[in-house]
Amino acid sequence: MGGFLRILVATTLLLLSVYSVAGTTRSYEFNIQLQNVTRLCHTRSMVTVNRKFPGPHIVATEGDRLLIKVNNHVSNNITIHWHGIRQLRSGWADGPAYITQCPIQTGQSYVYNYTVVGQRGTLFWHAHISWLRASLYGPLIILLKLNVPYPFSKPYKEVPIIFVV
Ligand SMILES: [Cu+2]
Repeated sequence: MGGFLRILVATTLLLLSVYSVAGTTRSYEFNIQLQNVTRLCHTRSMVTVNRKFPGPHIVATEGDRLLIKVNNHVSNNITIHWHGIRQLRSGWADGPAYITQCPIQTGQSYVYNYTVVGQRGTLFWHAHISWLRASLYGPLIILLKLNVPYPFSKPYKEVPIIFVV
């Protein structure tokens, strides 16, 4: 019985360690659609993700797999690039139009599928076709794994800030 218990404990620990390394899968849906946006008293129709400007936050933990389904509801062709993400064996998810993929045409969808490996911090995503990057962007936040400390004292609060030049 003691031997059986020991094997059971060892198996459980092994499974736990495998799961903690594997991370989880996080799914997002990006609907590319026109939206009226007002800035400094001017309103204009812009191409947005989910009618938000800047676009939605993507939040993942290091080791997570991201599935981001992009549905194109505008007349422009679209691709999205995950700026700064190392695409390890997932180059087709990088996003530059005509380089790693054909653009997502009107009425079409594409699922970006990649795993965040060996990086953490705040990056951003943006359109990677023509001038659409001017309005299509948002933060991509990679959190530390559970029980991994910050390389500095723990922040009191975190606020994503995007500078557009
Ligand atoms: Cu970029």
